[in-house]
Amino acid sequence: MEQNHNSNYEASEIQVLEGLEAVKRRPGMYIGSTDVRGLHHLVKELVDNAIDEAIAGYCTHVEITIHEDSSVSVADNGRGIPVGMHEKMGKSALEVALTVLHAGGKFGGSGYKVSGGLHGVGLSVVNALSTTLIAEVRREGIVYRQEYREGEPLTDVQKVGTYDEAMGSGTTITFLANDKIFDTLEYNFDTLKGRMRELAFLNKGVRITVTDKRVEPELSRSFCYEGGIISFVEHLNKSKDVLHDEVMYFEGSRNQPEKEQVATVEVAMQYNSDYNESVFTFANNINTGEGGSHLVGFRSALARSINDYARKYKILKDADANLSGEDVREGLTAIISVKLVEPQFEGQTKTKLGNAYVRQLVDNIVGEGLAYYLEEHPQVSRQIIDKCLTASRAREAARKARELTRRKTALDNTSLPGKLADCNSNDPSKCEIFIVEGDSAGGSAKMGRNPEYQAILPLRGKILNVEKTRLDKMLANNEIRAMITAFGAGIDSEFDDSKLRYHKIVCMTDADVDGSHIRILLLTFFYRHMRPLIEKGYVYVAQPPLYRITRGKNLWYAYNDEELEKILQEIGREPKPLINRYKGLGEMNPDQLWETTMDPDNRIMLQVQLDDAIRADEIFSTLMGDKVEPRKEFIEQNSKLVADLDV
Ligand code: 0RA
Repeated sequence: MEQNHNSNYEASEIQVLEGLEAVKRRPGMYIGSTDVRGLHHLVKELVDNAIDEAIAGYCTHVEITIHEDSSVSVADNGRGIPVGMHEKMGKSALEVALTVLHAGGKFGGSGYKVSGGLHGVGLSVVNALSTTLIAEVRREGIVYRQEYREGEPLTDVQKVGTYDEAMGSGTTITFLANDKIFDTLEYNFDTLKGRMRELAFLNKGVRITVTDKRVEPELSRSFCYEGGIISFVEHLNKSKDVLHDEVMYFEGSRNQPEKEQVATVEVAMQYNSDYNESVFTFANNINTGEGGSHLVGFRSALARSINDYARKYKILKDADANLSGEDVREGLTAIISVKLVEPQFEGQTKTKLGNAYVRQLVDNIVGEGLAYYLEEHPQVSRQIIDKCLTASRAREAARKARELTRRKTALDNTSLPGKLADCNSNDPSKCEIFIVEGDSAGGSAKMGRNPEYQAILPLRGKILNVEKTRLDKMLANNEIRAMITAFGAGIDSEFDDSKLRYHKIVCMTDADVDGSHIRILLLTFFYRHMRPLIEKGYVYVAQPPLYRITRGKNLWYAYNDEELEKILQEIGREPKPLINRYKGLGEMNPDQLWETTMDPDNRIMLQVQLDDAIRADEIFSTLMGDKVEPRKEFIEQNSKLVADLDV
């Protein structure tokens, strides 16, 4: 390998020159997309480098600043990127880091080291996609600087001054993303803030500060958690009733470089009285949403340790079946964070950890740690196992109930819910189902729809808060059952979207407080029990108009107050237009409902997206949980988001 690399040096340099051009030509390959997500990805690349320096033990503070002109600085107090001559390349190491495209980066090959090695992966990608970039390095008492335009250096690295020891060494990269490449340069402070808080949780003791100078007065948030992922679990459980005060914490490592097995493992977990599982996994600070070997190891150790303990102390009798994986995870909040030298990311979205040895490593560390913890805390153990047993009984009851439904389904095909007005088409990709609040709106929708491909399912009154309801009770609820049967794809681990009967599931509720509450309850149910429905983009929210404006024979609809104002300005207020404010969908006649809300040629529908499962978990458990304080606090702090959700 090494030899090959050396002998091909000239060739590889030519590749390199092509490299940055390749990034400009196909940015999506390197940063995913050129929308706002890709824009945020640039910041992430730089912060990851600084965090690497922190993991290596040389950096304690990372500062992200969004400037007024939409440029962004990422500053760290690490050792400073080396500025000395890079022998092979014939230019400074800093310039190499900024202009040499490292093999693939995240969307291609590996190229990610836990610590030590040359970080700076991603620097060149950011440079290639920036109009201007300034690198400033403080090293050995001297301040170095180099400036770039569209990836090309303006000068060599220059000495521009000195700094005193109190200031310390470090690196600051300031870049202005290229607006010819990106759709937008509008960073979202909350998105960055959320990601930085997560990084602070995952890297204990590192202070991460985000400042937004685009607004007056500037916004600034700083995160630093000495507790690391213990604090993360406390944070996730803050609106829940916990079963034990202390978060359990297990850690360990493997160091066998000859087998390429170098990894550290940290696990923090705490049970709460809810019914959902909130287990999140990370590999090298990357959220592994598709799980992988670390999650498999964790689950196996958890089930084994709890069953062993329950048997040893005769809480489970010889005749009893083992508690299932789902039983022992009910109401569990956990963070699993592994850091390893050569992570392999697999799966559809490259967020599944592949390295097989990690499974046994996590299994050992959690198995040993948990067995010890259970022995030391008999009261807590008793409580956890009681909860698991209740979960197990509920699951058994639910299974019987489901089997009954299934048998019915098999015997006759009239088993679709009675209230459902189904569509004629059998092609799921063309079919839509509107979940409508109340019978009167349901009536209008049934008359107004296009029955060829639009189905209507009216729900009566408030639907169940599944956040607070155990599976068996949930399955006894008529509205929930109607949805499960109508959709046809099952729930939970049995959910199978290839059986889904409609590829658009549309929540159509009133534009008032009750309507938005029902919408949140529906989304909570989908999120907790049919998550792929949301992940794969099948769920939509209909947008009925708020106002109807008529003047003579002319007719306008306004979907919010701003639009009303605009229309009134356009048509003038003088001839006195007639303004109706709709109080609910039921007030619309079938034609109006079709025209404004259901007709694919005219309607506005919002697709429900799930970018951040952790954030979604937080939102659902805060809004639907039973603690009032966190909910109040959340609504105060997120008034804009809540306005969007219309709660
Ligand atoms: C390689 C070697 C050394 C520092 C770094 C990389 C480094 C990279 C980045 C990227 C952002 N911030 C950074 N800070 C440090 C140091 C080698 C030495 O001093 O001996």
